[in-house]
Amino acid sequence: MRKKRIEGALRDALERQKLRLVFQPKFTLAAEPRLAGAEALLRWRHPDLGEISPSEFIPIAEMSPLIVAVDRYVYTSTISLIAAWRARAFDVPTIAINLSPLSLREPDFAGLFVQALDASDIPHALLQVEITEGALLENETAVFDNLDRLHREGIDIAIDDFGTGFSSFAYLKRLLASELKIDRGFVQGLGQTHEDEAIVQTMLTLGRSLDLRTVAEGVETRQQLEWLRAAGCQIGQGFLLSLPLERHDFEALIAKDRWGNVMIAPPPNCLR
Ligand code: G
Ligand code: MN
Repeated sequence: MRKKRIEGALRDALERQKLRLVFQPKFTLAAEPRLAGAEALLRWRHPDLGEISPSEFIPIAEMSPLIVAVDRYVYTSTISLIAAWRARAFDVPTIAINLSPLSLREPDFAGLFVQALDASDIPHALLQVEITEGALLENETAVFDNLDRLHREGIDIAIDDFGTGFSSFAYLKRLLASELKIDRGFVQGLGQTHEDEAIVQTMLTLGRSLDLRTVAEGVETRQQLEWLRAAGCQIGQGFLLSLPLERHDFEALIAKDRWGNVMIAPPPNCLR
């Protein structure tokens, strides 16, 4: 039973802090591209099973309260890294973490999250949470309370994989989000498929009308990039712009030189 084995191994890996984070940058798509933030993504290399994809272990973790421990691991690790980067005077952009809907159902999730940030003296604006539309399906008060609190505390909320869930416009408002991440499934066909183009065009219009930042996920080709630029999408993320970076490589991107100048690596060639 691979599932049972992975569940046990994951519990063990969490306890022994054997999971690592990589960081995938987001870039503005404007004429003068800038680093617009990064998303923390979990990676796990098991000594016997090898690299196990989050698309395999997250759904397993979500079948039990284990996912709450996984989310806590991600935000506490992210917070200690941000604290270390600030101590080294790096130019730290907003870092996004992915939250499972189950964490948002924990009655004091937001309180603990904010406590962890404050204990490390980190400005709330440096953290963003990505949630999927599915987070609201249960319509639980704990979910709304947590989102309200995060929002009031100045923690940015992004809607992840937008367009793949059961979006209703009422939910969109209730999420208190300031960013829409357009699912890569729609980005894939840009410049090729009329349906994808029509859908993304509509999402960009929605984003503009509701004053939400629009981020295209999974930008893999020059053709998709040019289409998004022309359509006025603000931010992009994807293999064309940058793969998820190991911690050391991400640090090189946000480091300053010894005179205090930001060394922000030039944006990828494809952005110029
Ligand atoms: O659901 P979410 O968008 O949080 O998923 C992030 C995952 O998508 C990560 O595991 C990351 O490695 C992967 N990813 C990031 N950029 C791309 C891309 O351009 N193409 C594809 N296929 N996957 C990507
Ligand atoms: Mn995400």
